[in-house]
Amino acid sequence: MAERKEKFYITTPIYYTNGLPHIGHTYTTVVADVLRRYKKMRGYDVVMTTGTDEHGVNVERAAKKAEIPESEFVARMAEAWRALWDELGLTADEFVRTTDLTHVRTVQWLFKLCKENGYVYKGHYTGQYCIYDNAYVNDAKPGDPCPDCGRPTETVTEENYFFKLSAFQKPLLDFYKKYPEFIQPETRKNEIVSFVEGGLKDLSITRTTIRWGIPVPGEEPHVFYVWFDALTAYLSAVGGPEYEKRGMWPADVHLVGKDIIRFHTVYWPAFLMAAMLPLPKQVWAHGWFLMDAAKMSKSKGNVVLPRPIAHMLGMDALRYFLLREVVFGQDGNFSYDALVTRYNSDLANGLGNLASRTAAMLEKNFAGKVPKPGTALPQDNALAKEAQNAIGEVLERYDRFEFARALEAIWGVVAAADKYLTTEQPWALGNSPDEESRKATILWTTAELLRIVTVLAHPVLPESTTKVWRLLGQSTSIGATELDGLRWGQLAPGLSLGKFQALFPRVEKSEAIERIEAMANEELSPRPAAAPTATPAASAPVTGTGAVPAAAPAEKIGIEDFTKVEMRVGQVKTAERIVGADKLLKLTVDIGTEIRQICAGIAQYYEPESLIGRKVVVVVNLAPRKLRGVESNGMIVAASVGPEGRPVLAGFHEDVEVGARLK
Ligand code: ME8
Repeated sequence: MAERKEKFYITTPIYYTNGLPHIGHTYTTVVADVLRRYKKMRGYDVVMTTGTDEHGVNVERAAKKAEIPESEFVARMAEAWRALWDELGLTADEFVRTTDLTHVRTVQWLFKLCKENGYVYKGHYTGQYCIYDNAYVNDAKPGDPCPDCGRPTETVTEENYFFKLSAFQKPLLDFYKKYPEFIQPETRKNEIVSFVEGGLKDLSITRTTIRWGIPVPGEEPHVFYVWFDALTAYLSAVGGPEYEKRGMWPADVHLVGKDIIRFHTVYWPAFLMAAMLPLPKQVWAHGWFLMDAAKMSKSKGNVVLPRPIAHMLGMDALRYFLLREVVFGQDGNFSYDALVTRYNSDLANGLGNLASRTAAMLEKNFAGKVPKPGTALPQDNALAKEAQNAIGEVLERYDRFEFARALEAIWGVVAAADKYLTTEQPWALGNSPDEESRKATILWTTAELLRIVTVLAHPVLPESTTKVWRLLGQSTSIGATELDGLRWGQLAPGLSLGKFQALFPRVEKSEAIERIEAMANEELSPRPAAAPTATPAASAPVTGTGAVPAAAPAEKIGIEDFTKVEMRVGQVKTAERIVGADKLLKLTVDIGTEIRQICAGIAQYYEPESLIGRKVVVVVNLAPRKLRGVESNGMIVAASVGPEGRPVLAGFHEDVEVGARLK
């Protein structure tokens, strides 16, 4: 009987359904996907899970606002998350929803085990409660207002089940000591150890004031409260109470952001200890991607969406950037400028250029076949050695989750190949047998190096490396290549090259950024859908607004929808170009009650000076947004004329008062 492969179980957090994925969620999910591919190539039987966290007051409220039942709200949101991950090629083996029946059963079972073992008791929870929003306000003191509605909170006491977290201080500290790799990176471990050393309070794990949650069996109206429910999803995803059958639990690594490390390294192991279940092997907490030095959030309007980037540059480019730009574990700033710069330098000019040069030279000199190398010279051997050494180094870096350094090592080899070609100049060699043989050696060496680089980069760049793999005439699946068997010298002469497919076409930076931003703006504030046909929830547009995806877009809007858009007459006070943004003008516009700064995409059609004093139509109640880093607070209305969509500003033939509302 074949020996069972060693298993490896990776999880991402299960994400809240009150919004849709931005670049932060994408980051964790990309890392999980990279690890999944990498571990498979190391011969593991891998399972990766992601999913959605669907209970709680926020969902209750959002569903009420959308005037649909909670179950329908979360079903649509979960489908939208799943569809977006699929579109981005981030397909997990299991997608767990906290409303799944297996999950419900698992949470109830875990609770029963904890209770039977004496770690659960009934007590009273007292907190500040907003009776208008039906929710506790965490950390509020008596007299504090509700942060959502501003009305005073009331002190409320309710009966809850408590988990005896205090009993786990010593067991947790012993556990961290015994398994020093459990919390990663090291800095986070120190934080957690001192937190636990400071003492642990028992934890309220049920609520009677929330309706939308998993019921505590026989104890209605008690429902489980956030973390007891959410964390258990990791176990539900691989079999729940029957986890032994699937053989995947315990998780080998929980990937999380640093915001939720405490729940994963204190609560979760304590729940599992109480239930006497196996503990996860590692929790890896990465840093945050920041935008303008702040954590992204929808309310701040600084979220970066993955889809426009994937559309413009390809998903591989986004994956590469996320892993190469920031040391895994630390915070990093996201900027479109840095993204496009890396795309052009490392991908278009680096790997893409090496592949296209190699293909062109093999086509021209060897009729598109891998040549048989002649005698290797010292410089060929030196390059071979560099590539061979890189294999070991890159695997070690991946194993330690040092993704940026793994990529750096791979790109070091790409640079060495560029230098080698520049020095060896195969294109300058003639047709004598010696020169032909030398050419064959140089080009075989380059192609072999490209093969090694391609395999090593595959976990991060799955799409483009698959293209290079085919180009190199390989008939196997690159994802099934065993990294442990990868050696210099395995490229067989005589193989016919596949068709060359462009990998990373160079882009013009400002144009690429403008296009990404335009797509992102469209996604954040989608225009009303014109299509009258009913759209199933699965293919409903995914918006970044957190709005529930529509089940069937309405054909016509009512007057109340129209009146939501506030348009006023404005007068342009100043107008200037924006450096690095060819299409945008920065305007200041008097709208009667105030002067607003507004960016308009009209720079190619209007001279800034010609606009001063002109009366325009302004949408004044749009949420502010940033265009090329410049805040835009409103929108100037223009007709879009002709096939290229030339903007023509809306205006008036009669004199109109600044600030007048359009109805
Ligand atoms: O916390 N940079 O869900 P969530 C990097 N449902 N990563 C980021 C990020 C950013 N700016 N923003 C979000 C929850 N993330 C719970 C989890 S698990 C049992 C329950 C990533 O939708 C990061 O992984 O708020 C972070 O931990 C997670 O998204 C939070 O997702």
